[in-house]
Amino acid sequence: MSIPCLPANASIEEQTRALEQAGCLVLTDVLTDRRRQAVREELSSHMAQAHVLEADKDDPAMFYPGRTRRISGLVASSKIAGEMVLDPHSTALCDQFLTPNSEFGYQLHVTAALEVGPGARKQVLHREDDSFTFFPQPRPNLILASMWAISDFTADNGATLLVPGSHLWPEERVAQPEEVVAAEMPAGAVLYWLGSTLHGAGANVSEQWRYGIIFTYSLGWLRQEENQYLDVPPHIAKNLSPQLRDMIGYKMYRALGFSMDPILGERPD
Ligand SMILES: O=C(O)CCC(=O)C(=O)O
Repeated sequence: MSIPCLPANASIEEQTRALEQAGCLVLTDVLTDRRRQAVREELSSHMAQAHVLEADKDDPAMFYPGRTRRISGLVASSKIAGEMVLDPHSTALCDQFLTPNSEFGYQLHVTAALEVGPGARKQVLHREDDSFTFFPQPRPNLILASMWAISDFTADNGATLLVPGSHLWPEERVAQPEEVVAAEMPAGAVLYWLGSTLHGAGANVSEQWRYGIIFTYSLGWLRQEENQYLDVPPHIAKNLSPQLRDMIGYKMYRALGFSMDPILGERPD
């Protein structure tokens, strides 16, 4: 099975069908070159401080391969990243896949900028919803993930590897090499995948660094993978738009998440 690829203006019905069937989908031409450069610039000083483990210190048992650079907390570091979180292509797909399981809305789950450098090995295949073992695989839709191509993604430079169709597999089924597909896409495209789809960063056998930005979204009643309240503390959150503040979790889900802090909105029921 291949990874479906559609233009950004494809109908939401077509996008939904493709993502339902394959568990993954590439949308092209979502981010303009100008905004792509701008977000890269906004994150550059943070990225420059990220530790890169040299290949000879890499341990294949580690989840994050050596020769990669990774930062989180993007909403606190970049205005454009915050705008990308609320991109209508992503929220339309969240409405399709998450809202049915989360009547008071979904939330931002993880933000990360990820560079895969020359010599990086491939990452172990995993599922975004692996923390939620309470639900047996195949799990209901708990998470929608997106990877924004800031550079081109190629099979050689470490494009994300996906196993199309694996969102419907039982836990014990192991992906065979011929079932693993590199999500090759031009800069400005976005790869979406469901929480139960097997994936991982590819190996980089090229001379260039591969640069992607991940935003994942989860049902509003789940614990977020990235602690947004530490990564985007109240003194920063209070200056964000109400939509973005709500999305990172500064809002209640029924009785969940109350606080005496006035930054929190009204409870929804
Ligand atoms: O960098 C990638 O292509 C995927 C990264 C990923 O899945 C992760 O770090 O959990």
